[in-house]
Order: sequence, then structure tokens, then C-alpha cells
Amino acid sequence: KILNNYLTLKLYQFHYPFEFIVRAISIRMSLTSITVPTTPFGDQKPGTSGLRKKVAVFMQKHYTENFIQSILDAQKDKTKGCTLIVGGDGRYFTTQSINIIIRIASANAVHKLIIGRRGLLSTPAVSSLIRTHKCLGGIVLTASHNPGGIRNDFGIKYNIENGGPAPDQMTDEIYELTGKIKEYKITPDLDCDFQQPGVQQFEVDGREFVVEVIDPVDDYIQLMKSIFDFKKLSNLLSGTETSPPFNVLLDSMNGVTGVYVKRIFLEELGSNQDSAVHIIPLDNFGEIHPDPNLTYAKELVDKVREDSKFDLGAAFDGDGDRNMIIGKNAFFVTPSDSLAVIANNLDCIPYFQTHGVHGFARSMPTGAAVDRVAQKLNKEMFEVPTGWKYFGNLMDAGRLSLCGEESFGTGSDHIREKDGIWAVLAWLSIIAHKQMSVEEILKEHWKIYGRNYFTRYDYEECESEAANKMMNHLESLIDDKNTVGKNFTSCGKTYVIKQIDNFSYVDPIDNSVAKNQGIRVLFEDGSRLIYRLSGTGSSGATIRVYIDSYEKSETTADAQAILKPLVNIGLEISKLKAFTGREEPTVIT
Ligand code: G16
Repeated sequence: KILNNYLTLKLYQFHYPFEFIVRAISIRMSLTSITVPTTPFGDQKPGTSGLRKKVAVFMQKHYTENFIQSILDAQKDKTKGCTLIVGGDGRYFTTQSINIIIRIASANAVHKLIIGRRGLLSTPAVSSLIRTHKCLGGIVLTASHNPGGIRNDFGIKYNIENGGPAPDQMTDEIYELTGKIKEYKITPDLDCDFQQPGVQQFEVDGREFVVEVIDPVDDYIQLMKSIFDFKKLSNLLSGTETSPPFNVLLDSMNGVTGVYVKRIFLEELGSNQDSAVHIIPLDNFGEIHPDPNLTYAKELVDKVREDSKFDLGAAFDGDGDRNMIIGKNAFFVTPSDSLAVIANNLDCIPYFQTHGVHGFARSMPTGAAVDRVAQKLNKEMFEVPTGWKYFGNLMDAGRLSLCGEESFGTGSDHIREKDGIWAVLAWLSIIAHKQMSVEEILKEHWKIYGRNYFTRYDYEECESEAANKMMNHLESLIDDKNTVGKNFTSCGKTYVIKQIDNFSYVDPIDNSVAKNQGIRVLFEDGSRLIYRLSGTGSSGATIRVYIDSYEKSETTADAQAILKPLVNIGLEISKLKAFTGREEPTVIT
């Protein structure tokens, strides 16, 4: 024990010379776990990406404990002696839930937890750490873009050993276990501080249990440096003798990306100090709804529109996997276009020069702009259901390099999550290489490929029953033999239904099947209307209507004006207003 403590101290001294005095002494306490009887809660079914509920729900006695025990039980014998990453966006209930995870993990023979300082780790950073440390997986504490604070949402998600969100089979199994749980194991007297980096050792039931608290950015910044040309990006952002600085405005919305933006953009790349806002992670996000879109990131949009000094604006969600990009004067880049532009310019990013470019993919509702790039570059193209978990197998099989979703997610095979900071660095790499503005890059792209106009209408917090009735009505149209061939006219434009179905997907790698992934109405001119219910909300139902239309020659018209006829037809087909009583969407992106 003395030797062990001495070596730990030395190692710690080496990594954290200034803090070692406080934290270096490894604590070896002998502790005993207990088994606590419990009963199932019926509502622990993970949604699109983990279990998301109001904080008050997670605070119920045994609620969080049951879910964590079920996650560990789903790993079967692999839990014994394993290492897990733990961290999240720092929202309210993070500290309490990490304490629960530490105590339950230690009692279930987990060997080690690697935890972000103060519980902070972005979702992409968790994915990277799982891969770097070859862990069994990670527990991500976030409800992503949902509001935080005691009255709002919390979430718990499990990521598997490839770094990606647990696939359907595993989340189904976790859910099944939550339905029959009778007890959980816990070490009630284990107190562990995770406010500062350091290694702490405990003895639980005679086994060694280790908690290593790490800086949340160190591993991630190394990864970014291995992907991008930081020298080139620094020249762009801080300017050179011959070119002025390229001014960005980054809005972390008081989510976890603040700590990454500070280190990467302000400290490493030399951006102006006023180029980042809301960079202090707060447990209620300072009352900001951390969803990077035109509605909730309005403050950023207004600032970039009003101040012509800004060349690019970007916003991130609470856990840092989503991003929104706007150019000078708040020129909006749809996530579907963002994906297509990055796909078309991967040669500007060193990572792809060395790793090569395999296929591309998008989620089904995402605008099909990237498909045209794939066709031109002769790359494989995949259309998967909504959810990042569906990209993982393709990446692991070496068939997918870049993917994205309309829900403001973009990423590559550097990890198995979408990655907001990565997306901004990718855009800056393209700008540095092409020496063009965001708007010029988009217009050039549309000139080559034509333009997929895309918009999404969200009707948040509808009555669940009304939303289900609307979906059932749409489902009934699939069986109605009069649907195909039917004409709809609005604002002088006529569309003819070519096909209607409920999207299902067979994973080409493991042949697993995902059914009922959204109603698709496909028109003869290639336009699409898609309807699905959100899988990330915590109360009521959110109806999403996705509208995608391709124009070969038109390149500059306003997307909302171009898509208005299809929107009207979408409302007519679904009878959305009649079912829900909603006149207007809550969010348009
Ligand atoms: C999650 C998933 C995304 C998915 C999104 C869809 O995003 O990670 O892959 O596109 O949900 O959300 P919904 O089901 O509400 O349409 P996040 O950022 O919330 O983790």
C-alpha cells in the first residue's frame, strides 16, 4: 500500500504539479456495499438518445439508482473489473447523479471510473475518452438541447465501447431490466470528491476501486490537433501581416462547450476575447434554452446580423454535440447544406488526407444535398433512421467517414458521436483553404449541385393522444390505395404523391431492423414530406414535420417562400391543425 501510494503521488505530481498537494494522497478506505430492495418504475424507456425526464422524476427515491443498476446489469459480466467514463453538461442534478454512479459502480465490481472535473465532459469528449482509454463504455449525464435547472430536464445515456450511443438492442434490454428490477447494490459510505483532477483509491468489498478525475479538455484538444491544421486555423482567426483576423462569434449557451471554446479558440487559436459568449457552464444554462437553432440562439443571430465585423457565428447545445453555423449578416446554413459542403471539401482537412474518405450518411429526414455530393464523388451513401447510434456500425466497418442530421448534428469517424466543435473547426478549415465567405461557399455549392430547400416545423408539447391520432391517420393513408397518385395544389404549385410509407431500416452490417421511423410522403418531383414524433422530449409530444424540396437551377430564393406550398400541403395531408388545435409551429428551422 505504501509503495502504491508513493507511485500514485509521483504520477500525480508529474501530471498536476500545482494541485498535487491537495489531491495526491490516494485515499484507501475499506468499505462495504449493501443491497437495497427496490421496485420498478414503468417509465424508464430510453428515447432517441438516452432517458430524459424532468429533474423531479430523477430525484424520486430509487429512480436514478434503478436506471444505473439496469445499465450495469445489461453489461452482464463485462462490468467486473471494467473502466467507465462519466461526465456530462453540468446541468442540475449532475453532482447528485455522479455520486450515485460512483457508489453503485463500486458495489458492482467496476474497477475504475474516469470522471471529468466537476462532472463536466462534452458528449463528443466522452466518446473520444472511451476510445482512447479502451473502456467498456461511458455514462453521459445530459438532456442535450433540453432546458436545464431544477424545474427542467435531466438525462442519462449509455455509450458503448466504440464510443457511440448504445444501439437499440441494448437500450431495449436496459428498459426490460428496469421493468423487473428488485434490488440494487450500493456503497453508501463512499464519498468521493470530483472537483479537482486527481486519483483516488478505495477498497470496496475487498476489491480495489479507483476514481480518476481528469481535465475535461486535455484529451479532446489533442484529438482536434490530430485532425486539423491548428497553425492554419490560428492564422485565420488571429490574422497575419497580410490578412485581418477572421472574426467569429461562438455561443456556448452556458453549456459544457464553454470550457472547450475557451481553451481551443481563445487560448490555442488566438481568437479575440470577445469572440465567445456564454462560456461559463451553468446548471440551468442561465435560463437559456441550449438548442442551437434560429429560435433559441436568437441572441447570437441578432448580434451577427447587427454587427458586420463578424464573419461567422456558431452556437452549440448543452452537451456540445450539436452546432449551428451562420455566416456574415446571419446568413443561415441549414444542417443539411452544412453536411453537403463539408462532404464536398474534405480535402481541406488533414485527417481525411491521411485516413481517406469512405462513405457518407444522413438520417432519413435530413435534406438530401449530401446525396448529390456522394454521387459526384462516387462514394457510398447511407440513409439511416434518426439517431446517431445508427451511424456507428457503418463507421466501425470502415464504410462511413462523414455523416449528419437535420437536427444540427455533424460529425465524422474520428469518434462515434456528433461533434459541435469539430463542425466549426471543419468550416474554418474550408474557409481558410478557399479564402471565401460562408455565403460564397454556399452559393458556389448550389451552383454546382442545385439546392435542396429544407425546413422543419416543430409543434412542441402537444397532447400525446392528439399527436398519436395524427400519426395513426397518416398511417392509414399508407393502406389507402387512393393515396398514391393523388394531386395537391397550393399557391399555384401542384404536387403528386408517388409513394407513402413508414420508414424502416436494415443495418447493412448486423442486419438489425429498425421499424416505424417516420412517415414519408414522396412526391413525383422528388420533394418529400416527413412526419415523426420527437424521441428526446420529456413531456407531451413534439410533432416534427420535415419539408425537403430540390430545385436544380434556383439558388438564391428564400427557403421559407419556396417551401410554403409544400408546408401547406403537409398540413392538409396530416390534418395537423384539426388533430392538435395548433395554428402555428413553436419552432421553425
Ligand atoms: C438526439 C440524437 C440525434 C437525433 C436527435 C433527434 O440528439 O443524438 O442523433 O437526431 O436526438 O431528436 P428528436 O427525436 O427529438 O427528433 P441530441 O442532441 O438530443 O442528443
